Amino acid sequence: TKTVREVLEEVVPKKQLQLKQLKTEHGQAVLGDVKVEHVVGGMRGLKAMLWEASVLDPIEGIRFHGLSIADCQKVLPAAPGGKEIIAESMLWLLLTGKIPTEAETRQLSRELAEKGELPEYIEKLIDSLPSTLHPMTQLGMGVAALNHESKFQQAYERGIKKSEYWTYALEDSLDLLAKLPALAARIYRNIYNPGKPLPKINKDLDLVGNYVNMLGYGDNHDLTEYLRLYIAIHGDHEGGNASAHTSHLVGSTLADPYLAYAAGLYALAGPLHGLANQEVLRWQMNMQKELGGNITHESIKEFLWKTLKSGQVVPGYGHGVLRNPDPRFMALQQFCDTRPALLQDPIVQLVKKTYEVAPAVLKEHGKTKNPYPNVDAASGCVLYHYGLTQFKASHTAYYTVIFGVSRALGCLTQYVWSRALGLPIERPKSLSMDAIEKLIKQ
Ligand code: FAM
Repeated sequence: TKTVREVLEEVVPKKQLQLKQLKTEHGQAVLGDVKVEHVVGGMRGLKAMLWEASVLDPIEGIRFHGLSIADCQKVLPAAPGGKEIIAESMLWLLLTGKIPTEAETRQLSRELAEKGELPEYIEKLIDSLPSTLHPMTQLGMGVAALNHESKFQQAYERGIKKSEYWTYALEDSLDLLAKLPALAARIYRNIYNPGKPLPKINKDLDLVGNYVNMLGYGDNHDLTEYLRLYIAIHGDHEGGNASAHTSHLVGSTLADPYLAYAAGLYALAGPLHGLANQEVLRWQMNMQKELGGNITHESIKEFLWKTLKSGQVVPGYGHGVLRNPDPRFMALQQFCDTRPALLQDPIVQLVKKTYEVAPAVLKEHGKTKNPYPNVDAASGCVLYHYGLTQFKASHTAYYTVIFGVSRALGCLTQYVWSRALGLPIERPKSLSMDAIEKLIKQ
């Protein structure tokens, strides 16, 4: 049984060589044109960053080191007594490109559990915040303040060699991932169940098992399994999305992993990114209220047109890259299909029925480049079913925090790789409109 460090020691030199060859042999190869529409259009489709752990195909969806979600479900170890992918086996895959054994997965779970308790000053910091402060603001503050512990930063100040950066980056990343559940659960406890005792971390449980336990739902096996799957498959979605890109940019300044990920979290907090799953739930509930007992495909279609005609987007549909139903949406739907209680839940049923109607309506509407559901179309309704109902008022909206626990897997993996590969500080060239016009005339 190897540790994740030992596996990385083997993989890092190979990837360093691969990058060296790419630079020396193909440094001038062209990957695409830069058009004005890229510069003024949010850089959509512009191939401009290196990201190792996953690549998003518009049709097939996400692949983690070449493995689809269905592949991962077959090969990645689950928790004892569980069936779903867990954060640790996904993290191992993202970091190393290898599939961990059961024993390696358990060992990583134990290491994270042993490092999982929060330092006292973080507990005090979080407890001192008003319960009306947005949970994502609190999460970002806690993550940033944890940089008090940063081994990377301490080593940098001591003056280590560049080739050693990644080893300290890895230690910080594992420390931060280990502490995220206790931090996220403390925020939840303080806002929704003030005064309720928080359980200690169980050294025999996986990361998400402990998270669900600290949230207060440890006796709900189905919710635990759902969150294992949820957190594993939200972990990485290549590098260009706002949270991943932000943490990559901040990390490129050699700010430590805590600061880099805190920055990424604040990008995740925006309504066009990590907040969309709450929007979906709100919209589906409005639909349910308005259509009452008579929910048919025809009445859903009318509701969809009403949303579109009022100038709003259909939440949970469309994507910047995807052009097919999101395989993460499909995986969450499959989870529902195997559980009768979920199949009978009115909101879960409504999400399914909406999916049967919405793509045709969006195609007819003709605006969105992708008329299919993204992951957010399905994720919130299942949380709601299991009792995690805190999504309504903005300051009590918790769902994005769960996303924030998950996305650390991908962002921190890339942080380690960016340092291992010695990637430089990011510094793209910007242009004013006058400068663009001048360039076009030349
Ligand atoms: N309903 C109605 N119109 C839509 C639409 C939708 N679901 N998705 C896109 N459009 C419109 C879009 O507003 C744009 O209209 P204008 O030309 O008037 O500006 C047009 O279709 C072309 O947009 P696009 O190129 O297809 O999409 P973008 O790449 O610009 O934007 C999304 C992608 C995800 C921001 C967009 O599809 C959207 O707003 N969807 C609803 C919100 C949502 O579900 N976000 C979650 C994204 C998720 F994957 C995540 O980050 N967690």
